[in-house]
Amino acid sequence: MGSTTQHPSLCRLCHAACPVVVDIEDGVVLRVRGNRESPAYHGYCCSRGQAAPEHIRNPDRLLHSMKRQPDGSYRPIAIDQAMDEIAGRLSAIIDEHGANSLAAYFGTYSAPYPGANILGGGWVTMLGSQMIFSSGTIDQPGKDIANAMLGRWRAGPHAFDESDVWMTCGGNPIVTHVGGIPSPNPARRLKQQLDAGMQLIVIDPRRCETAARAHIHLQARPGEDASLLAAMLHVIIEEGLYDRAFVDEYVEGLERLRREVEPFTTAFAAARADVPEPQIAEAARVFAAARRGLAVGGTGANMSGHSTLVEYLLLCLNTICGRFVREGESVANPGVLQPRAIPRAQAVGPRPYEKLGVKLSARGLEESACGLPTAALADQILHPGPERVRALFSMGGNPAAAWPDQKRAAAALESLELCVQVDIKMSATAKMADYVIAPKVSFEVPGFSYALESLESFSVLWGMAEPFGMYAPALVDPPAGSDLIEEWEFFYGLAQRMGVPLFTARMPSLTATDREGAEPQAVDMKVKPTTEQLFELLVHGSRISLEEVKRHPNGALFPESIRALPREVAAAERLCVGNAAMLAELAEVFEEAPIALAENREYPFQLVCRRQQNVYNSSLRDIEQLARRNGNFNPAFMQPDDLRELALEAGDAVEIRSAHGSIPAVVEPDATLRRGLVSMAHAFGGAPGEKSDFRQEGSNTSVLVSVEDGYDRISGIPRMSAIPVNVRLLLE
Ligand SMILES: Nc1nc2c(c(=O)[nH]1)N[C@H]1C(S)=C(S)[C@@H](COP(=O)(O)OP(=O)(O)OC[C@H]3O[C@@H](n4cnc5c(=O)[nH]c(N)nc54)[C@H](O)[C@@H]3O)O[C@H]1N2
Ligand SMILES: Nc1nc2c(c(=O)[nH]1)N[C@H]1C(S)=C(S)[C@@H](COP(=O)(O)OP(=O)(O)OC[C@H]3O[C@@H](n4cnc5c(=O)[nH]c(N)nc54)[C@H](O)[C@@H]3O)O[C@H]1N2
Ligand code: SF4
Ligand SMILES: [Mo]
Repeated sequence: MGSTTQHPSLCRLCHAACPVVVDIEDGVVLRVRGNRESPAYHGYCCSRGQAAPEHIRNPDRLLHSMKRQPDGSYRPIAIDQAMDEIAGRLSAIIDEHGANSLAAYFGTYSAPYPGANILGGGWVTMLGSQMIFSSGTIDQPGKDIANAMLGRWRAGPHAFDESDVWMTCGGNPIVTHVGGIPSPNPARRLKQQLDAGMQLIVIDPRRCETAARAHIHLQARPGEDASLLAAMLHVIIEEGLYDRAFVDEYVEGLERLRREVEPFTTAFAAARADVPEPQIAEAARVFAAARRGLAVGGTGANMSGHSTLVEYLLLCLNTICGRFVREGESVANPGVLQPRAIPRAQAVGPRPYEKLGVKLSARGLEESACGLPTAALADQILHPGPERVRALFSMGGNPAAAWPDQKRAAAALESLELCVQVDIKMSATAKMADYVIAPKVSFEVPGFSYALESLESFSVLWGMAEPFGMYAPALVDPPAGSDLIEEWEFFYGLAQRMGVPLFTARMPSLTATDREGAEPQAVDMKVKPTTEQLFELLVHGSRISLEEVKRHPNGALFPESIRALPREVAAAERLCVGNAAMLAELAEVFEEAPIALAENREYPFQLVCRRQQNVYNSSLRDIEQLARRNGNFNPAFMQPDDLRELALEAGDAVEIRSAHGSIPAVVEPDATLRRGLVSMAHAFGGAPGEKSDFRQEGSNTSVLVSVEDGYDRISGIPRMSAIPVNVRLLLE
């Protein structure tokens, strides 16, 4: 027996990238815990991070890539052989059908391994295909589009740690680590701010962990956020509570906004959302009276219909209240492995947000400011025309479990000529793929904090609050006898075989602070770089060099006071709160029937989304240490009075049916819910068509989702929360 050694590293189990200490003995990871020596995170490490040893040593982990055999079984294939075959098959498809017959989909686990999506996306582009999709467009796609419609403040919005009010609409950041409260140790940060006097407002049909700490919790009917936010805007404008000086100088469209929110009285919104009328006015006044702070949407706000509109109204609230860094104020995070911020107290006006590229075959959907609509990718694969997608590369995502309308997703995956899934296990999608590429994970590869920092370009609010930077070398070898590859090496290998060069290009920041530019860097296609060398290319132009960051094994803060510059003399662009398409949609909201009508007897309940602490979408269910704590399936949580009325008891099996499909589930009481709801996490259950025990593996809520129901006209995200359903006892 060797002795145990301790090593600082970074957790790779979610985008929060918590600094951890890893105990290693004889090359085996024994224990993972938070690193108290690291600033910013204060020793935080969640239950999932602590289970990382089991994740790495999971008996179901793939140690070799797999190839489907003609009889449907899978056999290991050497990675070089797999790359040769895949490059050959893909070249033939592209030669015959054109480059857009190849699509790539980047899911959740492309984020912790930063080379993956940059080289993967670059490889697809260099082959001439425009078909790049991500899980972002079935998550919170309204953000990027609304930002493009409104415009951008070049010094960025207020930071959480400096705010005296915060509003969360349809998110639970202290459990999910996204949605405004900075990802490092969000519960502690929230407590700190609340202790300092910050007011918290939460809109959520469930008294979720974040709502439980709120001063004002609007426990609204799901799907009514647009009405509620419009009523708040109405109060703020009517009572003159907005920042007049800011609006006069930097904002246009207030009069149009005022006119359209006028019918949304607090009485109207109270009836629609079923919350006490005075609470709406109070929320509006508390939000507007504060000096600093933002309103932020989560998945609940983006999945219940009107995703772009809801995000736009949230931005309108922030904008008319002037919640931006002003001249002379310093930005919270000047960037570490990002280029240096060059904030300027100045608006950039709206930019084009729709019809930006490829047209897809379904529902008139096209590329927009949020990218290509993933909700329409299955249709594009099933499409009979020449623009059909025939080859799909899915990286760190699980289309068969997570795409809306599981049946359609499965039919699409089945009809592909080539399906390549990069995955650590035989996931639902892997079981439908021609090749499953097995990657190295976690402490087997170097990591750095760039991944979290770069999420700023998806939404500033997911980013780091402080200038924290850290690099961690690989600590252990992959298991003996394995044949594994890093994700970026896979795309590099294919690019080499197909004769295309690769570059590392930084995503331009569309929603946050301006930064210094950085030229795309060419990757050496003759001599393969090491991962460290690739990291160097990725962070080219960073404010702090990677070399400097490496000098601090526990990570460090790299502060620099950077103050917002005055606006340029001739600058006249304004933020737009009067977007015509959005205000027209708002008028439709006023007219439309509420999604939850008491007289809706066929589907009297609404299914709402939620996330469970010990899993990550479809991942980590097979980690015993986590399953022991709160099970490994997804209960159908319901309000105890609803259960009583239906004569159901905890543990009863039920059938949940929407107009689109039905699933079995196990009910569990949850007193934090408002009545009339079924609250369930997504991406559970077995592979499509596979017999699985829902009491063990849970059920897949995407079966209940129709891609045609209540979809957003621009992003294509369908109704994935607030879905009308009924619940009946299942006779097993
Ligand atoms: N532990 C854990 N953390 C995760 C994940 C996980 O699976 N587990 N997944 C990660 C991913 S991919 C993402 S995108 C983020 C998501 O992060 P969040 O957006 O914070 O996700 P949820 O916890 O599902 O919070 C959504 C909330 O919206 C509420 N809601 C549902 N419908 C409506 C509605 O119509 N209106 C309003 N106002 N609220 C509504 C739900 O009750 C729920 O509390 O979490 C990430 N973090
Ligand atoms: N009905 C419904 N549908 C939803 C949602 C909802 O709330 N309701 N939420 C939506 C949201 S917010 C999102 S983000 C999407 C998620 O969509 P996806 O990202 O497509 O789904 P995940 O389940 O997160 O898939 C992660 C995959 O990565 C694999 N994996 C795990 N670790 C690694 C690793 O280290 N490397 C690699 N290469 N792979 C790894 C896992 O085995 C799994 O197959 O689902 C969306 N779909
Ligand atoms: S929050 Fe995410 S990064 Fe941090 S320990 Fe948990 S799983 Fe790991
Ligand atoms: Mo997500």
